[in-house]
Amino acid sequence: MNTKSHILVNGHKHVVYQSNALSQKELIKQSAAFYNFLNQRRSIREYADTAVPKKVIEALLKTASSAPSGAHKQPWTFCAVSNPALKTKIKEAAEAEEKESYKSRMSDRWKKDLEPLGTNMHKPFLEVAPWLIIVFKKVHEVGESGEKMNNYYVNESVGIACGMLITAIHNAGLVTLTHTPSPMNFLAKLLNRPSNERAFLLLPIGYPKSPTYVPDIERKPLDEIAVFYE
Ligand code: IYR
Repeated sequence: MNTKSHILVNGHKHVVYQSNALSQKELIKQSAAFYNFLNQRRSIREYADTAVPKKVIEALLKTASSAPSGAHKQPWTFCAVSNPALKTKIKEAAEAEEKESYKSRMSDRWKKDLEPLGTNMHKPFLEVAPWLIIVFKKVHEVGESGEKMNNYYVNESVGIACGMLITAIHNAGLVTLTHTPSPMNFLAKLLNRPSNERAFLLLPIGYPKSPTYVPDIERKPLDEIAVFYE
């Protein structure tokens, strides 16, 4: 039996929002604690080959798909790859593109900017991490008889979903990296995606190799990233 009470607004069913409101004291404590927790997140390039249960990946992807999206179209597909042969194919194709990028497609300035991060054309994490999530954006939907149906604010929507996925991965005690081999169209081919889907981001998921060292970089202070108008 559905016990949820609802009302009709312009003929459309609405349910009561289950508010999460806290007292001011709790609000200050909780927002600061969450900042401290999320500020520990780092992009990780070295992974342990330790397995991560599929159930965990399913929960992470459901979290990502709870993101807001233009007209609630949820214009995304998350491809979760643990198949070793497919991971190897993705690694080989990504490294082939990266080789070209580092050799001739990226400017000297760009490579100089990346130097402190220690990136290069080799992407062993694409085989070592137990899961690769390849996020596709749906530039439009396809109707029952093959007709195109609009999606809205696709890049914004998929970007927000990816941010929530990264947050959920950190919350699970796992690590990831926003990897964007460029160009990324080999991913649609390897994963047999339909023509309305474009690769958006690749996220390896797993445990970090132990120990893992990350660049000693600082985040901008609040007064450089925010302006208050009170
Ligand atoms: N896609 C390349 C290069 C790269 C570009 C940026 I901007 C980064 O922040 C990191 C890497 C690579 O993955 O190595």
